[in-house]
Amino acid sequence: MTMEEASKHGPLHFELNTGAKMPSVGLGTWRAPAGEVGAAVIAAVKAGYRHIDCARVYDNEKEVGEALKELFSTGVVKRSEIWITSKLWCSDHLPEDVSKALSKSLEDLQLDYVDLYLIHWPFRTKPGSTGWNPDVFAPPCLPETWAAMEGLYASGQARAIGVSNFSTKKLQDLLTYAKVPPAVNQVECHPVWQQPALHNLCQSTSVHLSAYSPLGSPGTWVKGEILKEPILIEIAEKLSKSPAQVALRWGIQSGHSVLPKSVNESRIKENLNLFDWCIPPDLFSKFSAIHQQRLLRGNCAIHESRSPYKSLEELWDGEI
Ligand code: NDP
Ligand code: 1BO
Repeated sequence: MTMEEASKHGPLHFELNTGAKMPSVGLGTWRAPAGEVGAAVIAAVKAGYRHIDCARVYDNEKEVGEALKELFSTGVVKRSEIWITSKLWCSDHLPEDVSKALSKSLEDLQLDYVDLYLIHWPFRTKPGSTGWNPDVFAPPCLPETWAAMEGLYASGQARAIGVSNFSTKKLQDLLTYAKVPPAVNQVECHPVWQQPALHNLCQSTSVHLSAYSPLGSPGTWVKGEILKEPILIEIAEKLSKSPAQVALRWGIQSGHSVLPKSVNESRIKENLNLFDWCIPPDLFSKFSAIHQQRLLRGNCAIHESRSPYKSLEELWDGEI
């Protein structure tokens, strides 16, 4: 199948408000174990992926960087042909730490720029801390953090900047003070958590919604069982596709890039096999009947007195 034929059922890319084209399927790397993540990146790029979703806190950017170096040096792909996202962890929100954090990611990834750099979560923890617990929460400084992100965009070290885990309200607030509007909001999104309000805001403000945990993180502590959702299974059977492929295709047809994680070569290939078919309108309409449930709730970010967010209602501004 040529790229032109494939894109009939595309899109293969989403155009961001910067004009950049972000490939619509990216390989997720959260909890991709050491010793496996590098091979997964190589298998994915050889299978046709051109987008890898990374983060400093995933503690595997060094191995991703080694894999990228091998892919570049063996001519499998050029730097300009691949999209790399990384994320600013909560402990690096102080403006003076933002550039240092990106430099560390760039050093580990062995790159001189990322295509997209995101504020990972909308709250701050103490510099140098790891994890989330009541002892590490620190007063928020999002406008100052965003201004430092704008500096990275101006420097060219981050060719696009954005946010992650921002509710509709938090994204609206950011848009009131951002000089450079966010290009992307990366959030949980799949058939069991469709995020219609956020989707509509993103569409109307030209912020691209990128879908994390698009398979619901099956087999992890998140315990997402979306691949067992009867409506998804029914549609998959009708289309002779796997439930995972239907969940991913739903995301792309909804206008979202999708970031499935896998370290298994056959599932990596399965998760990219999305472009020579589509979900027809009569089946697409069935997704509206699926019971909705946020899976990654962020409970660890909540504390009655010591977190800026005293409840899940506050963290997600009611979108829970
Ligand atoms: P996913 O929804 O991508 O699910 C990953 C799990 O599904 C893994 O256990 C994987 O196992 C399994 N899997 C992969 N493909 C298939 C398939 N075709 N059929 C059945 N099982 C499959 O979960 P994640 O939570 O990892 O989300 C994806 C990515 O999104 C992350 O890796 C990360 O990059 C990003 N993310 C960002 C967040 C943020 O806060 N910004 C939060 C969460 C995720 P196996 O590896 O064995 O194939
Ligand atoms: C706490 C990290 C979530 C995955 O991005």
